[in-house]
Formats: sequence, C-alpha cells, structure tokens
Amino acid sequence: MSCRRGALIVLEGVDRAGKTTQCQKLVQALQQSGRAAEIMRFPDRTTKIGQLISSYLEKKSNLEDHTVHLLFSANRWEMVPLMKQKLEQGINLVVDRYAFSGVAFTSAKPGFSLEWCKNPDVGLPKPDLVMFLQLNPNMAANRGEYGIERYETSAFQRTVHQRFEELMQDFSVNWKVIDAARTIEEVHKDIKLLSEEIICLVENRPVGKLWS
Ligand code: ADP
Ligand code: 2DT
Repeated sequence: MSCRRGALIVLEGVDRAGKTTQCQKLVQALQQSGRAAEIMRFPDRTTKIGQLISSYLEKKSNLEDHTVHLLFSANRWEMVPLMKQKLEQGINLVVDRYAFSGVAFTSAKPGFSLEWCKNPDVGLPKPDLVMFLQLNPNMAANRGEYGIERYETSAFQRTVHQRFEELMQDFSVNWKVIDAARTIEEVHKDIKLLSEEIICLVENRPVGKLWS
C-alpha cells in the first residue's frame, strides 16, 4: 500500500467568483492525469446539521447568530473522520468553501470578532493550499443576479470580502490569490498547476492542524 497521502485543497472567494466551476474542473483534471481526487463542499447540506443550516440559508427558519456559526463549524467537524480517512488513502480533496468562509461571513455581522469566529474551527485539518478567487464586485455582478438566500446582498458581500482580506494576512495559512476575472480556462490552468505542485510537496508530510 502506498504511504503517500492526498492533499487538502480549498477554494474560497466571494459569491460567483467561480469556486464551484473551478472545483469541478480541478477534480476532473486530476482524475484525468491519474490521481485520485474528490470534491467536497461546505456547508454539506446532506447531513442533519446541514439541513438545519440549509433551512436557515433559505430563510425558512431563523437561528441565533452564534448558534448558526457553531452549526457551520459542527458541519465541518462531523466530516473530519471521513476527510482524514480519504487523505490517508491518498485521495486529494478539493473543497468548495471551508472555515475561512465560516469566519468571513459571521464576522461580517455586527459584534463578531475574527478571533471569536475562528475558535470553533481551531484544530480542523489544515488545508495544504487555499486559493482565493479574487473578483471585484462589478465583475461578479456581471455574472448574474444575486439569489434569494440569506447573505446574498452586495453590501454584506463587500464586508465579507474585507474579512477575507484580513484572514489572508495570516501567513500560517498557505494562501494563493488567483485573478478570477480571466476566462474559466485561464483560471483553471493556474489552479491546476498550483494544485499539482502542492500534491507532490505534501505527499509525505502529516496533515496539519488549522490555527493551532
Ligand atoms: P461560485 O461557486 O464562486 O459562486 P460559480 O462557479 O457557481 O461561482 O460561477 C458563478 C457563475 O459565473 C456561473 O454562471 C459560471 O458559469 C460563471 N463563471 C464562472 N467562472 C467564470 C469565468 N471565469 N468567467 C465568466 N463566467 C464565469
Ligand atoms: P453556497 O452553498 O452557495 O456556497 O452558500 N457560509 C458558508 C457561512 O456563513 N459559514 C460557513 O461556514 C460556510 C461554509 C456562505 C453557502 C452560504 O453559507 C455561507 C454562503
């Protein structure tokens, strides 16, 4: 059995930056080059906790702000055993949003510090690479109207973007900023290259712990 582990690769960015499109293309490209790769996304709306979150996002229910933050975090923690198992099996995980979205969205609400928001996610499997798809709000607006879910307003998204910028000052995380204003193929080329490099680099290293 190979002892090489898979890499944990996260894509973050504001709404419509192209995260989902790029996660799918990356997984396909890695598989085509003979590597094991799977997509994951947070929130994972399929679990019991995920269903509570989904109902909140769809505005079918209201939850107190601290409570929903902890549910988003719990939704990551409940997937940790599976994530670790897959990484140990050599499967590369490509993840659409992670704890960074958790912190950026809650801390965009009044009265929430970055520090408080980070705490429940301290110790999660640390991504080997976090690619932030950078897109200015005007370009994002050209990619279609906001949906009707909670948080989908331009004012809130601007604050979220500021919080991401603050999170990116933390050099303990391997951030790479990707110019997402280019064509899907151009963006993909950069993402694929960075991912292939990190997969080779970390294959014999243990998975780290986030923010600890
Ligand atoms: P996100 O997951 O970040 O919200 P999506 O991948 O769902 O973004 O993309 C949002 C919309 O923008 C989709 O209609 C998608 O086809 C389109 N899109 C994604 N990437 C690009 C790009 N580089 N250029 C133009 N349109 C794009
Ligand atoms: P999508 O399913 O369309 O990505 O929207 N969010 C996400 C949080 O507030 N906290 C989190 O921890 C995560 C992962 C971002 C999901 C929405 O939920 C927000 C947009």
